[in-house]
Amino acid sequence: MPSQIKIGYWKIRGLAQPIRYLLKYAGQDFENIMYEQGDPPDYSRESWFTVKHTLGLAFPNLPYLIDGDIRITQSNAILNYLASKFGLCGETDKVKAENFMMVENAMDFRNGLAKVLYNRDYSKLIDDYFTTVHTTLKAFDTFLEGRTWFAGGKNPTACDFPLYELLDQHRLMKPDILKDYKNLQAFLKRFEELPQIKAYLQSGEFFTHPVNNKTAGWK
Ligand SMILES: N[C@@H](CCC(=O)N[C@@H](CS)C(=O)NCC(=O)O)C(=O)O
Repeated sequence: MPSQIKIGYWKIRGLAQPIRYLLKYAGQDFENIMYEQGDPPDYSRESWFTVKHTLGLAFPNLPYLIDGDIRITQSNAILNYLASKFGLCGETDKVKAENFMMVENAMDFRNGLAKVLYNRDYSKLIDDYFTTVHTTLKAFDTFLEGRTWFAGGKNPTACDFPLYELLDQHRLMKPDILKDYKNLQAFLKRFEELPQIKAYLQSGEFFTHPVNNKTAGWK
């Protein structure tokens, strides 16, 4: 029987990967629908555009989630909806509040990186990015001091999934970038040791690349 939950996105990690981790962590089966962008020089998006307006989405975009009669877009809305469904928003009001804050901080972090990755001057901008990003990495590392998970609770909450993904992407781009951040390194290890995540990372379903789509400076 096909899974009730469907996630649609490009055939890359991108904005869908935190959602995929969350569903795996929750032990929820889902249909992972992936659209492939065409090769240069056209970089065709036809595989998606041909279905974009046929799915009953009020604001058609990628990623999208279909869960019965719930059909939504906006990656953070999807992440927060699923976190709420599976009890991953935090045990206390303080943890919940900090989780919501960190989901947004993760998105700001991602947008800063995406602006460079998808810029035609990527090769000129990336070194400067690797210098300035330390302000953000230091802030995340300091915030994690004395915490197991970013929102401060005993268990992962929604924000840990995009934060893991983004930190892992930085480490993939520049392997020593986290060398001065012991809390971030411990967090990555802890996340990867969650049994459901460990099984997913070792499965044929997980892919390391492509992280980004075909027009990006780093894929
Ligand atoms: N704010 C949206 C941004 C979504 C977005 O920009 N999606 C890109 C891929 S990362 C896309 O190609 N959307 C398909 C479209 O525009 O039709 C989100 O967080 O989901």
